[in-house]
Amino acid sequence: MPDSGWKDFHTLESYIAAEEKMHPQSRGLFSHLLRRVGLASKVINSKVLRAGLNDVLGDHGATNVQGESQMKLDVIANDIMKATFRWMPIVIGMASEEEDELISLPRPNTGMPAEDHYIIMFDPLDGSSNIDANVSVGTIFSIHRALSDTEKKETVAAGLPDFLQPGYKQEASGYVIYGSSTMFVYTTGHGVHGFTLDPEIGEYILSHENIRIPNTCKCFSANEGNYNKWDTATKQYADYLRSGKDERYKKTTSRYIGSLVADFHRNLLYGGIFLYPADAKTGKGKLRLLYEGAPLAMLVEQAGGLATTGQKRILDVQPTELHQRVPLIIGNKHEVELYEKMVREHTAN
Ligand code: AHM
Ligand code: MG
Repeated sequence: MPDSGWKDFHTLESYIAAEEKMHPQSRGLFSHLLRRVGLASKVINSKVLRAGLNDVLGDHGATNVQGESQMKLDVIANDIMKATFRWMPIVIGMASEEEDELISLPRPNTGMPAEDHYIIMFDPLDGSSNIDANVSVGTIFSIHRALSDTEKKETVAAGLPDFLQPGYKQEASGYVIYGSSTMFVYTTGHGVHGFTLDPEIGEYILSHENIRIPNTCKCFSANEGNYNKWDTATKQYADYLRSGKDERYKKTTSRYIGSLVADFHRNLLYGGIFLYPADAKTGKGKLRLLYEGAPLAMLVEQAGGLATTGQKRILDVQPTELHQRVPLIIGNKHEVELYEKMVREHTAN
């Protein structure tokens, strides 16, 4: 037989199913949820691809009754995410960077154990302020098992404690990057796997199995326009990397897109450090713990890296509010540990 050139390949669906087989106790509920994230991202992708055309043509050539073509894409992406999970019986709550309040989804109590219910949190379109300039944007998601006690209640619904769980308890996290190609990258705690969307067949195909962050600091990513607002330890850290004193940073290059998923994705593949530290005056970071920090921290740790606030591992931070902001220093283990060391030394002096 002549060789057609086709090799074995995995789609996102088949890979999730194969991962699930390794856990015989699994009943497939969680895998279904993960596949739905893939579905939502394809719908968002179709909107992102038309981003520049909506103003010219309207949505599908005309403005629809909801006036959707005038809507900002992050609002549309948020609606797509909500519509995707709203009717899944196992999802009892959602929280979004775009929504002030959590969304509780009461379900009849079918006697399913509490751990068969999930909550999902997401940043539907991170970096959306860049979209008019055709810069890559992304969707970030985080999935937790629900805590709610279902005993003797007629309905099951998520409450605030279900959402305020530390990141180390995440069941899964991931992101989708809408870039020169669209990629879905996720972890369930068994490595980080990346899938590239084949636009011709509309399927995510496994392209990056078991991603490990290279142990070289190729990229330094921070908004250096904020330098004067950084605390002394962060300034010293940035100065040290640039100083030429350390052989490890001789080839380090400054790269900052200003779109977290894109900066994170590049650093994950090439090695590097991303910093969005606290503003020295307010003491607060910009990025959100639950929709950005914790999910990316789970991914980076699964890829061999680390994420910190400077004082604490991001995955150990106990959230106290839904939209909590954190300083985020994330990337190679070596660089994150060096940052923490400099913060410690500075605090001791
Ligand atoms: P957003 O969630 O409102 O899109 O803001 C988050 C974005 C990140 O994608 C990015 O890392 C950061 O804001 C960039 O901020 P700055 O413009 O201050 O450098
Ligand atoms: Mg965001």
